[in-house]
This record gives sequence, C-alpha cells and structure tokens, in this order.
Amino acid sequence: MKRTLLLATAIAIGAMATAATAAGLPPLEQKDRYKVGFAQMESNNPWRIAETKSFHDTAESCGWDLIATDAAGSAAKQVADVDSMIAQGIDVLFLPPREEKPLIPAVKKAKAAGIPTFLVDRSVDPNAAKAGEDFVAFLGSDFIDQGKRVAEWTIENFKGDKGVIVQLEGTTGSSPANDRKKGFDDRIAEDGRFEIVASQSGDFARDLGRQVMETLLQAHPDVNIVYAHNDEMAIGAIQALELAGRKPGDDVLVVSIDGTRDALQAIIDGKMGVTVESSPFFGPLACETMKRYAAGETIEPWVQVKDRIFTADNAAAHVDEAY
Ligand code: GYE
Repeated sequence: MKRTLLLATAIAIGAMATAATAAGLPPLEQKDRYKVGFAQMESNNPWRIAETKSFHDTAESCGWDLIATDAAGSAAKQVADVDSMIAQGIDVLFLPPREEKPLIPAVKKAKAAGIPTFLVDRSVDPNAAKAGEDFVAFLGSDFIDQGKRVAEWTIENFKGDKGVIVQLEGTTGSSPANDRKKGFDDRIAEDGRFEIVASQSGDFARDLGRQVMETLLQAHPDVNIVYAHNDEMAIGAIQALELAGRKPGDDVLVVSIDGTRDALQAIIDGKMGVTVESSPFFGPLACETMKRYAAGETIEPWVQVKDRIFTADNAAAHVDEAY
C-alpha cells in the first residue's frame, strides 16, 4: 500500500515536472515553506501599501518566507530588486511590473534561473513576453472593462448637453493606463455628447494629479467631467478644482477607478460620482494560485479578478472596510 502510494506520488511528480517543462515553465516543488519574492514598484499611495500588506498578511498562513522590496517608483530599481531576489535563491516571484516593457528582461531572467513568476496587478507587453511561456500567469483585473464601465456610468449619469472631459492618465507605459484609456475612450466616443479635450499622465499619484489638473483647468476652463485612471489622481483633481473655486460633484463630475477609502468618502460627500473597484488584496489569490501550480495544475494565463462598482448607492456600506 505504502509502496504503491509512493510510486503513484513519484509518477505524479514526474508528470508535473514534464507538464511544466513541456510548457517551457520552471516547475514548483510542493513543500511546507517557500522563499517568496514580492518586488513592489512604489509605496506612495494607499493602494500599493494595501497590496504589500496583503502579501505580508498572507505570508505566515501560506508558508512564505517573504522578501519584499520597494522600487520607489523606478522601473530600473525594480529590475535590480528582481536581480537581487534571483541571487538570493527565491522559489517563486510575484511581480507587479511598473511599466509594460522595462521589466521583460527581469521576467525572462527569473525563468532562466528556474523561478516561476506570477505577474500581479499589472502585466507586460504581450508581444514580448507570454503567460504560460515566459511567466506562469497574470493575476489581475480587466482594465479595459474598468474604463468601459466608467464611461457607461458617465453616459448614464451625466446631466448636461455637452460633456467636456479631462482625462488624468496613469503611469505612462503601464498596462492599467493603456487599457483604462482604451476602454473609456472607445465607449465614450459612441456618444456624440462627449469630447475628451485633454488627456495627460498624472503617474497614478495624488499630488501630480493635482498639479496636472491645475494646468489643464487653465487651458480648459469649460471642463465639466474629470476621468482619472485611479482614485489618488481623482482626489488630487478635486483639490485643484476646489482651489479654483469649482464645485466637484456639482459643476464637475469626477469619475475614477480603485475604491480607496478617500474615494468612497468623496462619493459620500457628493464630490465624486463613481469609482470602479480594482482590488489590491492579492495575497490570498497569490497563495492559492501558487499552490495550484505546485500541485501540477496548468494555470489559466489570466487569473481574472472581478470588480465591483461604488456609487452613492453603496459607498457608505463599504467605506469602513476600504483601505
Ligand atoms: O489602480 C493604482 C496603482 O496596477 C491596478 O496601480 C494597479 C493600479 C491601481 O498604483 O492605484
């Protein structure tokens, strides 16, 4: 009995290794503890802080000896952080690539070193590196759909005859900025009432969002809709609008993505219309997906996160659990 079980296990492990290498991916052993790398890109906003905390909170229950770094907003530093993790002999890498292109060599280097990599929350250029080949999978939201849902909410809820839109884009070259723009732009173009008069990057940051909004407000004083690619920039834009004597929620509709505590509070206060959720709580999903992979499962290339939507109807019910 014992021998058969052993043999069966050996065959299963053998099959697993073959399945993984046949797909070109490094296999992952099943064991009690793993040396895990999480190479965070920056920690200048509540979303990033909540995500890093989610990895730390998951570490003990998932058997992770976690090495977490902070690239402080630099893709080059993020590449160096991954390098150092490879040198330290991590078993698994969780990586949110700050931008779509610069992290591709790091992903390939991890693979060459036999380290399975999971991209979390942002992805890389799909023409240069592929899930199931260069990395195991992308864990994250449908950013095109997020942008589309913001556009749809705006189309349904904007009261005026002519919507003059300023768009605050996320980090240039990042997958959520590219896709949130595409999803929104394509959908809003289907309704002749709307025009995007300016679209500029605020790097997903509150203060830059405020500064960019201040400048754009001078060039486009007739703006009555602000679409920000994340809540931090939306809050920055609200500050700029108020400083200029405008009334967000009254004469300017502010719409955005993430679902932070400040954004839900702004909705409750009537200053913001909608935020489509983009959850930062990746720890548990990272654990579960890694364990499935170690058990020999073929992981779907995109482990998709489903997002809720927060408006005046439900913001108060969720603000306490927000980050
Ligand atoms: O929306 C933003 C963060 O990549 C999904 O990055 C993530 C985005 C999130 O800095 O606030």
